[in-house]
Parts: sequence; C-alpha cells; structure tokens
Amino acid sequence: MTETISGVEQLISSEKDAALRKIGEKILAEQRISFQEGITLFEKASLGFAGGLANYIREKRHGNNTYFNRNFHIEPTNVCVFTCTFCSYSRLYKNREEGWELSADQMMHIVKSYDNKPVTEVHIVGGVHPKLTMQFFIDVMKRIKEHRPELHIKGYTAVELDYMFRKAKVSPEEGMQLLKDAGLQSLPGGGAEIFHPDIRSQICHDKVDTEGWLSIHKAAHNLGMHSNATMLYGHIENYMHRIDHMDKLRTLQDETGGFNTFIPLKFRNKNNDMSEVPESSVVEDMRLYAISRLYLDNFPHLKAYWPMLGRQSAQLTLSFGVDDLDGTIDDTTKIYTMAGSEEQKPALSTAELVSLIRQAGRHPIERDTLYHTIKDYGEEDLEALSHNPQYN
Ligand code: V47
Ligand code: SF4
Repeated sequence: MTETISGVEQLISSEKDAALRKIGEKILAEQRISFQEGITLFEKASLGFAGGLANYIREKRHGNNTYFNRNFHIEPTNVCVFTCTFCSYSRLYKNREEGWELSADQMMHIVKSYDNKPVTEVHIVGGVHPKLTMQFFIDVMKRIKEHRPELHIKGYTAVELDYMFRKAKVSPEEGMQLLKDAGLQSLPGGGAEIFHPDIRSQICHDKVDTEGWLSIHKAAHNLGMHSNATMLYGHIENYMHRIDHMDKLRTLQDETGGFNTFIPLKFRNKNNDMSEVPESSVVEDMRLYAISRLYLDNFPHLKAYWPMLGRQSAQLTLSFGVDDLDGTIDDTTKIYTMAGSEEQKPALSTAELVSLIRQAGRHPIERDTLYHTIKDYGEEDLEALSHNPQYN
C-alpha cells in the first residue's frame, strides 16, 4: 500500500514512454503538469503508472488518513425546470404529481429526526422548483440554525443558486451574502457536469453556464466560504473535455483557494435520456481518479462518493488518489438510486464506514465539513463500535 519514493522512482524509470517519464519526474518534483500533459496521461498512462503516482501524492499529503463525515441529506424537491439529459431524478413542473416537494415544516421534521444523533452537517440539494424562492430557503436555514446552531449547512448547487438569484434579481455576490447571513456555510459541488460548451450544450443546455457556475463559487470563496467541485464523467465527453474542466477549476482555485474537494461523479445510465450511452469501466474510473489527483495539484482533497460508485469501487479508489469517502448518509438520497447505482439503499453506519476504510488498509478519521478532525478511528475497537448505538 505505502508508496515509497524509491518505489515511485522505479515506476517512472521503468516506464517505456518518454513523455510519461517526463510527467512522472515533474510530479515527483512537485511541478505542475500542463494541459497537454494531462491529456497525455489520459491517452497513454496505464492504470499502474497513473495510480502509483496518484497514491504517492495522496500519501505525501495525507499519509494513510481517510476522511469521512457524519451528515444527512435533505432533498427538498425533485421538480425541476431544467432538462439535463443525464438526469434520472427530476420531474418537470407539469408532471409534478410524479415528484415530491417538501414544505419548510417537513424539512424541519427531517432535521429534528437527527436531534439525538451526533451528525455535524446537513447537505441540502435538489431540483430547481419554479415556485421555491430564495426567501423560502432563507427562512428554512434560519429555522435550522435556531434549532441546532452547530449543524453545518452545506447547501444548494450553483444551478439552484443561479436560478434563485436571477428570480430575486440579485447578483451572485449579493445573493451569497444574504444566504450566508441566513446560515449557509458552504456549497456542494454539483451542477458543474462538463464545462466545455461542446458537451454542456448537449447534456444540460438550459441551466447555469460555465461562467455562471464559476462566478457563484468565486462569490462564495470571496466571502470566506468553502465549496466543492464535481465533474460528471464517463458519457460523451473526451479526454480534452475532462482536462478543460479540471483546468478551469485549477485556475479558479489558484485565485481563491476556496475549494476543499474535487468529486468525480460517474455517469449512471438508468432511467434517463442517455441510457444508450454505456457506463465507464472500473479501470477507467480508477484512472480518472488518479489523473484528477495529479492534475488538481491545488485541491486539498479528492472524494469518492460511495452511494454512486458502490462500496467496493469506493474502497478501490483509496489506492488511486482518493482520501475522502463523504459521509454516513441515510437512505434519504435518491439521485443515484434512481440513476441505477448498485447502492439501492445507500446507508452506512459509522461502524460500517470505519470498517470499510480499515478493510482497505487505511486509517479512518471523522472530519467536519472543513476537514478538522473530530475523531480518529485508527485504534478503535470495531466490535465495541458496532454495538454502540451512537455509531449505528
Ligand atoms: O450535478 C445527476 C449528478 C449531481 C446523474 O459537494 C448524476 O459533497 C451520475 O452535487 N449519473 C448532484 N451522476 C450531486 C452533488 C453532490 C453529490 C455528492 C457530494 C457532493 C458534495 C455533491 O449529481 C449533479 C450531477 O452531476 N448526477 N444525474 C447520473 N445519471
Ligand atoms: Fe434539474 Fe439537477 Fe436534474 Fe439537471 S441534474 S434536471 S438541474 S435536478
């Protein structure tokens, strides 16, 4: 498991391709790789080569530590004005009787159902309902904060925010300040998909564009908030589109330093308008994680979202650059279940998540949203943990 410097030197020197050897040497020397070198990695690097380098970087930054948090999700609605072709989850407003819409009281009911549980974060993300206003979400967040002030609110993708801000006729800067004042603390990474216009115009032509997505995250960063960034991969994009996406994120991160985590999201093809597009192989998934770790040299963390990848693939990613497995999630998240993930009931207790990380030879650390350590589970007795109701 542990990637030693001599092991990586050997990996690089035994590589037959000169361009890859050069990239390997740059990475070893902590030099940034170029756009073209990112593409070369996708075109030529074997899983072993990309993975070995990514694991070296991952261990240099985080050692054996693997982070997770204890969170729960609220999906206020799956009614959505947009028509992303990959989405299995949303229902148009005209078909809203097939979907769901939670009232503020129903959202508070979910929050209160966690009253005696040691969760640290609520993740709020959903469709873009034409009747839910910014004021509605401001009121809900104020109620959450009144009820449980220490609960970190990570909420609303740039897609939801862009729509809210436009309807409320406020700029991203003004809107973000209002939401921050109401209790919003960080942004999830959704809605990024693929930034390149050739792909964006085909898979999500009507929602926030690339500039809009980036400017909303920039506005949040400028207010001292942190955010994540995703990339929906493994459909009709090519290697250049992937690197273009990461390059835009790397550039903004150089400017603001506000991103915590990059989260590649594997396209799942059930029940959507892209069902004819085959899903990527596990080998391609792992190469993608590894190359992301190498390209995004200024992102502190790389996350595998286990409800979408499945538990075994998520364990495997821990050897390909990933240092974070998101959280303990109950079965309240529907977005991947509906898109065909293996995880039809995505719920893992803390004891199960700790055990999954330990089985992969890593050291589990419970973190808060901003990656402060809450508890080190390296030496914890798993048997005792699995019988303790606080961890189940
Ligand atoms: O933007 C939709 C993706 C995202 C499919 O920040 C799909 O911690 C695969 O934002 N196949 C929303 N993916 C989810 C999201 C998120 C998830 C986990 C963690 C965080 C975080 C954020 O879900 C969308 C889209 O890219 N998605 N449909 C699909 N068929
Ligand atoms: Fe709406 Fe998000 Fe689905 Fe697109 S991915 S249709 S924005 S819920």
